[in-house]
Amino acid sequence: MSDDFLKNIRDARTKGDGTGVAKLTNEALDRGLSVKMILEDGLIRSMNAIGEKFKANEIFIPEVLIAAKAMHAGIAILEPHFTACGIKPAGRVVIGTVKGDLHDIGKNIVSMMLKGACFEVMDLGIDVPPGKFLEIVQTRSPDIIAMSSLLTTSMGAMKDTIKVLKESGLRDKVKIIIGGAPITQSFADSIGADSYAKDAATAVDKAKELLNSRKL
Ligand code: B1M
Repeated sequence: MSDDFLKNIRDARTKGDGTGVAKLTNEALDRGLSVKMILEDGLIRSMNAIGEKFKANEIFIPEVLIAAKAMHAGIAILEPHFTACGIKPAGRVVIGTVKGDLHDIGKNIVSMMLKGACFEVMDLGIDVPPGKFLEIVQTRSPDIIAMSSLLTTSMGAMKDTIKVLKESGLRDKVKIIIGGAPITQSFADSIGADSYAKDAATAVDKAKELLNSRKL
């Protein structure tokens, strides 16, 4: 029953019907479906199928963009349901999709879940150059830098960001967590990141672990 309903959300998302996605997401909440279920089985599930069609040239960038926009409409409805925090943040995180990369859906979900876990999150958006991360470390002293990459061609920008932090003597002032579809633990190790997370929920767990390790 709930799966039929969530399929309606997926269908509206695939068609790019943002208004429909928002309406159905609200309706799913009213029906008592969990936020996690709506996010994972309604909005995220079958996004890979869109990727496969895109790869096979069965659909093109405009259709993928429209589906992505519709997905954001659903995420915006869910976001307030993740956040119920007191005054003191769990920690301060600066997040961004790295230079050369415009994908932001996964990054936005990670950001939303971190906020839900009471982190203060500063979102630098997409296509963030290493120098911008450096500037924020210099001016805002975050506890954690969180970098997202969806393209094999943008993974190198994560390495470049860590390099500029090292060169400016600030690498040890901040913890670094990375993620995104092409990222692996061995890649994270190879570039000297502190942590890797395969999905948004794991990113929250890893961020908490990193903060605890700082307090030791
Ligand atoms: Co692009 N794209 N895309 N795309 N796109 C992929 C990534 C691709 C796999 C599609 C394919 O060929 N099958 C492929 C990459 C191949 C590769 O490098 N290995 C690809 C390509 C090639 C491209 C272009 C180069 C296409 C072109 O122009 N010829 C181009 C690049 C533009 C650029 O960035 N410079 C491009 C453009 C686009 C759109 C703009 C049209 C659109 C993005 C819109 C947007 O984001 N606002 C788009 C989309 C939507 C996709 C797919 C279909 C879906 C991505 C997505 O949102 N997934 C994607 C195919 C796919 O993923 N199967 C594809 C849903 C999202 C929830 O998952 O982002 O993986 P994801 O996030 C997860 C985890 O990865 C993790 O948690 C999230 C939630 O659990 N995670 C983190 C993410 N960041 C994290 C950070 C963390 C921890 C966990 O810590 C900090």
